[in-house]
Amino acid sequence: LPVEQRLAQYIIEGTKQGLVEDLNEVLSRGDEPLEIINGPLMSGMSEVGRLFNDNQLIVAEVLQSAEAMKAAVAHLEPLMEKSAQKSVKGKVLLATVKGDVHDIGKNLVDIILTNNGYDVVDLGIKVTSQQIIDAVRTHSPSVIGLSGLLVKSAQQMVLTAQDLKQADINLPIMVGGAALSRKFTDFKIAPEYEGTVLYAKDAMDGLSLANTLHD
Ligand code: B1M
Repeated sequence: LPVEQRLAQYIIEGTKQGLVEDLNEVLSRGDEPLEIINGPLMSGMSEVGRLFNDNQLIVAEVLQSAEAMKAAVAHLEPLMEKSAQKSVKGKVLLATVKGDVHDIGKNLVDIILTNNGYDVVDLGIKVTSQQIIDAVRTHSPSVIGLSGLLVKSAQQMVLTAQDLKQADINLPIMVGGAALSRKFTDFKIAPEYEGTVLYAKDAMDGLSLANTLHD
């Protein structure tokens, strides 16, 4: 198999044997870490999603795929471009919402923002509104970033926005994750909140949006 297909295959099969060697092969020919993630690794993960949806994979197998993806990202992360700028552009509070354990996308957002001048406070997974409210008080972020992949997480974001509003918080919120869309953000989350609500389709889009907020 060509190396791109082998890379996707590690994710699909949830195996790490040979992964680092193949990552080094594409790196040595000049591929950028983020290209590798967004290309072959993400295409492997999409296939995992498809197979899982078709009941051809079980949760335990998908977990192995997630482990392989995390190992690949961990190998690439130190090689990613980092902005040289010393001053911090802003502070982002990041969380996967209550009820949701998916964190690969959130962690990518963390890496991209951190590498590009943001101070990121990662609250982890299954984060309740109250935890976010407490963290806003403790850390005084300039943006709140919410990630969620389940359909019910989209609904959870609406509730989170309501809870934040109740707590008199109106910082910009940035949301992302597979079950969301700009439409959902505009029509379901934004009306429940005083502050700006932005939808990011991927981690780089998240960085651009954060930059527009901190200009
Ligand atoms: Co789950 N899972 N999963 N899963 N899983 C999905 C999401 C699903 C679509 C698969 C499917 O059926 N086709 C489906 C959801 C269906 C739905 O809600 N309609 C699903 C399901 C059903 C479940 C369980 C319920 C399964 C079960 O137990 N029966 C369960 C839920 C557990 C829970 O959360 N309570 C579950 C569990 C798991 C694992 C634990 C096994 C594992 C997660 C491991 C982990 O994250 N540590 C897992 C995985 C890996 C997936 C799929 C296959 C891949 C997700 C992923 O990591 N993608 C996923 C299928 C899919 O998404 N197509 C699926 C790669 C990642 C980089 O992409 O997170 O989308 P993503 O992030 C992107 C953008 O969305 C964006 O940037 C990233 C790229 O640059 N982004 C942001 C994300 N957050 C952002 C925040 C931002 C900005 C951008 O700003 C704040």
